[in-house]
Amino acid sequence: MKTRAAVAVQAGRPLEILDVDLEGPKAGEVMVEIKATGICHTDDFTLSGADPEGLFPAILGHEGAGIVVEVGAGVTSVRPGDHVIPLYTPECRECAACLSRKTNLCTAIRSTQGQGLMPDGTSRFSLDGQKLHHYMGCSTFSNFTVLPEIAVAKINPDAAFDKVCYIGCGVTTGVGAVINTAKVEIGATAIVFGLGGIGLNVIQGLRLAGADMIIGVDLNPAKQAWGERFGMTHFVNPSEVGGELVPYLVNLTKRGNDTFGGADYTFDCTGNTNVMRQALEASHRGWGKSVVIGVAGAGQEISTRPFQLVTGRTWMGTAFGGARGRTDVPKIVDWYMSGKIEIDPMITHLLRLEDINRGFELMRSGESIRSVVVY
Ligand code: NAD
Ligand code: 022
Ligand code: ZN
Repeated sequence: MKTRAAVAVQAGRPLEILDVDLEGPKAGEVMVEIKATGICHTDDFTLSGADPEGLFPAILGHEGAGIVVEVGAGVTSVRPGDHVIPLYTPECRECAACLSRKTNLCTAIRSTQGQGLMPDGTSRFSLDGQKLHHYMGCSTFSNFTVLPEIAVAKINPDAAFDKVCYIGCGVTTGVGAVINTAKVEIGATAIVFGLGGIGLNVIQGLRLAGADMIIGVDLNPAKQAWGERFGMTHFVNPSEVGGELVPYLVNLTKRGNDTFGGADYTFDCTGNTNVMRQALEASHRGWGKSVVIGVAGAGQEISTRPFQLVTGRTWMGTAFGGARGRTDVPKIVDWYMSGKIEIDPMITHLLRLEDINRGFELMRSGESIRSVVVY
């Protein structure tokens, strides 16, 4: 069949809206009509050519929501008509990683997904007979896409596609980093570095977890109002701190008779390796946990003095907020539907597929929190 898609023809070039060919789902696969998709930084990282693992031509996009229209042989967990969110971190429930209960990084289809292919090693997308690569196992910048059954989460059919698509990446990453990875407890102190589409979701995750002090750090003064909107209690602009940022934050988090200070939990939501170091060093001696969420550029390294770790800080990282997609994503949709978490105000721009390149511009300029394309 034919489907309309935004095609990444070549690195560094705008996406092209084209009618492409899509084959039906094979065994263990499902075809989904994508109704809405968010635009996220990693799509731009790949499109720019900076991602050494980026493949072209490809159909990007990994933050979608839609309806199952057809299932391949042997598919039992979803059927046509089901509303689903595609998962760039699948959940097979059979691999050693899934069975370990210690990680969400399912390995069932990892190598083919990284090669832009379906698990059988082929692509369902083509254009004039030329293969188009899948992207992060999702390719949501296409009106119709084909996914492995283990890479779709069945969700509440009453949820609005143009809101819950954000749960396909940003919301789950931010909220999940707090709940699943850091396991923040009631009364904790926390610092969030970078108040973009991820950091604001960390903030609302912290509010949900019952944190007492939620400090937001951003160079952009416009982010103060955004942070406060979702539960931030204090804002720090590093360019307005007269002196070193880390000692300032450590002092700000000093409570009671504590002689040291530092936050119980810190989160990097910038992808900047210097900020990752600041986040670790602003966490509390003896028990502080610092979570790396931001994805740094290829080849970047982080550093700190080993003393920072020897004195009891833990440096950790998270992919997709530690969420097991098929199990946790439907729950997060329900949290949204019952008002436990907010999404609507973070969707700052709605676009047609024809205007998707404008969504990339809005993201690069920092003007948007999230742009969503509706089909
Ligand atoms: P964003 O651009 O919307 O937000 C980043 C924010 O950081 C901006 O507000 C910016 O002003 C601020 N900032 C930049 N430099 C700073 C500094 N030195 N100090 C303080 N603030 C600074 O980006 P986003 O959509 O929120 O994504 C953040 C990061 O999270 C990206 O690297 C993205 O790739 C990553 N991410 C990771 C996962 C995962 O699973 N680990 C998932 C999604 C996104
Ligand atoms: C999503 N991300 C950034 C912005 N939006 C993002 C990027 C990469 C990862 C997670 C989120 C990530 C962390 C660890 C891995 N990835 C490796 C997982 C593994 O090896 O099992 C990652 C993922 C998918 C892909 C590449 C890297 C891919 O499909 N190409 C989850
Ligand atoms: Zn993303």
